[in-house]
Amino acid sequence: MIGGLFTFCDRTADIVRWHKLCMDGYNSNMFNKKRLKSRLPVEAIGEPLYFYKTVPSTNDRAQALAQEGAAHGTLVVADEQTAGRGRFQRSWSTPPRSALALSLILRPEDITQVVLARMNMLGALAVVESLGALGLEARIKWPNDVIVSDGKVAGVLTEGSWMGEDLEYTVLGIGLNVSPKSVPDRREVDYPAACVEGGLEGKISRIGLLVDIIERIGSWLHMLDSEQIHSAFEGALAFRGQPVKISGSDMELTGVLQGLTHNCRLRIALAAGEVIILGGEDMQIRPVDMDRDWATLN
Ligand code: BT5
Repeated sequence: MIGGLFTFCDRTADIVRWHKLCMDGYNSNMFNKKRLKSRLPVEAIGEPLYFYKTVPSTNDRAQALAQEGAAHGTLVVADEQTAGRGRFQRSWSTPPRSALALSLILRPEDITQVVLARMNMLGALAVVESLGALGLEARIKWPNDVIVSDGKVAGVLTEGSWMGEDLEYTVLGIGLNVSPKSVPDRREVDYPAACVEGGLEGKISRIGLLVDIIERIGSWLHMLDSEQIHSAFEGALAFRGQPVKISGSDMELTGVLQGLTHNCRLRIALAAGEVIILGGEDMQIRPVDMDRDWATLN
């Protein structure tokens, strides 16, 4: 009887230990307001925090909050978006328990045209740096995508509201595919899509990644008009030095991507040697040889 009791106790201890291990693994990926709030604010961003299980679009929610006067640094996060938006009203998918969808309300002082033009790339740069810190090489596909060797992992959507000549606020929205479940079907996207975990081993903590991205945005934010951030943008630019095809609503041309101007337009060298500046409208950029250049990113 006593022997039986010991065996029972040993098994119970094993079960408790196993249960704890499972819960630790589960918790490390648990994505909820309490856990996120305990890690914020960073660099004066993330307070107040609005956390939703499901929301149509974090950018729409952030815009509504900004119009009600929400402060600089307000952060809106959702586990799932049902009407996520890309640029020019394209859609952005964010299925539950698999991705990051966040929008920041920013009210920077001394906003200039250069600072505003760089805001969008700031989001992409922060994601590139965070993925790099995890050991995943990523690049900015101009003007607002983040790509890894398998395809697009993130998109950035920056929106602003003007009061006459003055910028009232900007909303910087980022969507990032984390687990394979977040990757849309190839038929649903105009560019191959990928996710962070696809390029790494093991599970990635969405909260850890989100906090790291915000921290990087916060630390670059004060340097938006610096030469340093311009170099960082160019250093992270995909297809730099490569032949690319650029298409817009009424144009298509091929040239070598040289880099960026100070307000984040493209410098393209044409075959005749002339360098032109492009940007400011809905344009797509592709490596000329998608198969050959894809794996190297640069
Ligand atoms: C973007 O637009 O890439 C910007 C996406 C910004 C999304 C964030 S999520 C948080 C915040 N709240 C929002 O409502 N939006 C922001 P664009 O460059 O226009 O690319 C849109 C295109 O990307 C679509 O037409 C699809 O082809 C493709 N796409 C949609 N969902 C995708 C996903 N999860 N992964 C990769 N590609 C996707």
